[in-house]
Amino acid sequence: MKETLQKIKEETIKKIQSSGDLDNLNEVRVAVLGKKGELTSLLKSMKDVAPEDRPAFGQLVNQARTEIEAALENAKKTMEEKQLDMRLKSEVIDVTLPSKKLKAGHRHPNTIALEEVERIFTGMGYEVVEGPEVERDYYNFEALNIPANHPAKDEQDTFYINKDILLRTQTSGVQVRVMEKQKPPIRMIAPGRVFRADEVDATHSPSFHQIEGMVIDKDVTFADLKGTLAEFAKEMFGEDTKVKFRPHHFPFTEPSAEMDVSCFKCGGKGCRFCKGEGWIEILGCGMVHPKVLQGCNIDPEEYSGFAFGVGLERIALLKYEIDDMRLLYENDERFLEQF
Ligand code: 2NM
Repeated sequence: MKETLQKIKEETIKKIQSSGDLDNLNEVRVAVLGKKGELTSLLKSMKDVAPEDRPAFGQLVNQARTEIEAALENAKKTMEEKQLDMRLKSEVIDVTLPSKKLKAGHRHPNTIALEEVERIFTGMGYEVVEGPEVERDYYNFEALNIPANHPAKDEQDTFYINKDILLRTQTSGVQVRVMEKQKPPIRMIAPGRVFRADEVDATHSPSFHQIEGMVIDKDVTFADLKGTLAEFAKEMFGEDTKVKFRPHHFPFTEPSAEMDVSCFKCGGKGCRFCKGEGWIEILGCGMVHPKVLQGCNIDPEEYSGFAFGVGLERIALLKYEIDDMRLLYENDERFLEQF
């Protein structure tokens, strides 16, 4: 028995020393001191020892147990220290390394131009209203007096989801929704993304942005339209900006016009920027067609209104003298940072 005890002790100490990690160490502990461990079994066989030898043998087993426990504790401590040491070494932070630069980003030229337009019109008492980009044919075309055979409705120009649903080609649907719900007076702008089936080039993109504006009230005339848009042009392009209206046609306004602003580079004398014209085309506008008002249950005998539509990218390109629209969509920081 004594020899067995000695052997268990020596072998256990050896196993502890070669265990290598905490998991193996625990296995050694269980194999010796656990419920079915070698030392525990040895204690259980006490009955085979002569009664007079039992106290001495018991003492020996306990002593062995104490020694083994001490060796286990020792080994555990060493391993834990080694582990901590390794972690500290691997997680070391070099405080002398240069820091990562956090870039705050930059507002997009479109956003800057939009915020400028919104500032000007909200300053004149207009509300900013948004609406769905996926729109019913009714709101995009029919309610705006655009007949079924109009070229704008062709699949060459418009992205259709199905016969009745499409990607809006203008934000006018938003104005129609407001007219249906709200009694005049109405003063609003409707900015947002619109879609047309165009090929990408320096001045076209299948997805771009528009800002449409509309005023409906009693006694609104073309003079109100001219005064409002002349003021907008001054605030947007400078105090000396002049405006010029040329007759045009839109199905949803009558009369309709296009507005030019005097070139803010040369003041109207003619330069490379305005291609020698002295004028730059900026927006479409007109008096809201009586049929459009009627369709929204607004009596054209009682109320009248004007409306206009301007391309956001066009404004941004002009204002920042960018000559290719594609630059606005490439998200090259070196480009965007300049505005
Ligand atoms: C334009 C040009 C002229 C316009 C008309 C309306 C509405 F809903 F009142 F009929 N909204 N926007 C309009 C008028 C848009 O874009 C070049």
